[in-house]
Amino acid sequence: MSSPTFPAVWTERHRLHDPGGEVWVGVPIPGTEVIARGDLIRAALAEAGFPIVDPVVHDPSHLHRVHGPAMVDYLRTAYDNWVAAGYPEEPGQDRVVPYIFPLPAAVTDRPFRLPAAPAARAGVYTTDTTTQIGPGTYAASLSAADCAVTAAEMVLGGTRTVYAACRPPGHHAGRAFFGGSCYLNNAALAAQALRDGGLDRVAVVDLDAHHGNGTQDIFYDRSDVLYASVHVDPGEGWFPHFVGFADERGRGPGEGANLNCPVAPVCGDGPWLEAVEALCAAVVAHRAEALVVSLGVDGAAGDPESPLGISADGFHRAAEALAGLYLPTVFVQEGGYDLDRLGGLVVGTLSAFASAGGQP
Ligand code: SP5
Ligand code: ZN
Repeated sequence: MSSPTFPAVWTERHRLHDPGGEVWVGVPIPGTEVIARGDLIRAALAEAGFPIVDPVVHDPSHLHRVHGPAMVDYLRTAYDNWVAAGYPEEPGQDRVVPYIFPLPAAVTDRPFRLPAAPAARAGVYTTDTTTQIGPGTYAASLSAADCAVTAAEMVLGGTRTVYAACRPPGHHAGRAFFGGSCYLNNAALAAQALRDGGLDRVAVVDLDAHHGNGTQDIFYDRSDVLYASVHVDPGEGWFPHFVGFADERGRGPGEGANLNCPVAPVCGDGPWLEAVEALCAAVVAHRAEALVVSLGVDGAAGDPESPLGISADGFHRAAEALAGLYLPTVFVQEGGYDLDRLGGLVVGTLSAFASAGGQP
């Protein structure tokens, strides 16, 4: 007797994206968002018997539902322009990485002019130096977005739960910015696809260790999509540093449709699961008709990118709490960087959700 499963959308095209490490505090380091992540997740899914399907290829114009066209066009062309400008030979940098940023204090109230130099243009759309662009970054990002939107369309078609094995991740990509190893916001695209498919009220619950500043940005002014997140307190020195505080509650019509539950760095299961319960209560109060879960497992004990120390059992209990919402659900992969445990954490969490039912 095999355990309950549901379909997983995955594509080998994630391998086109090799970030080539990252520049962190000025130092080139190997980075943790590596190609092996996507393959380890697939192996664990297959091992547990999850049916694995290819994404449907969508026209890239769907990206404009959540992203500004200028940023999308930048991502599409940045690498080729970088190579054409000769940076790989001189100074010897084969990835697109910025060196200067148009801080609001330095440029507001002046007419904005897109800088001519590719190394300066790189600072217009990215928040940080860790999110490098290589030859296949845009193609892989498009395919990750296809995975998320395909999963949403399957749920609209009546499949109760679908997992999108997105790589690169997406929740740090906003309307007109990208960063934190993210380029296009897969979860936001899934939520938007559910809205466009006829559902009036959707909720995004974000379990990644970091605040999803991109998803918050995309839905901040909107009342139709709730964004609710538990994450390591940015006020304690953690990425994304500037955003993700509890007093960010949405704006205008979106007031009250944004919930941030920052938790202390060394948190453990107890306070984290209490926050997950608060997110679930917000989903109920929002009267959501469908759920998108930004499933990062970088909160797990031992992960190199967060101090939260959540156990595997903690993730399983979070999955059971989400299953108790009894909503059609799209899981979207975000972070998770402990390569020895990544596959088991992801598939264990999905399996816990499947076993808990997810339907009345
Ligand atoms: C999707 C996601 O989980 N993105 C998180 C990116 C967080 N990056 C923060 C800066 C990287 C610093 N990494 C250096 C680790 C040294 N121990
Ligand atoms: Zn993360």
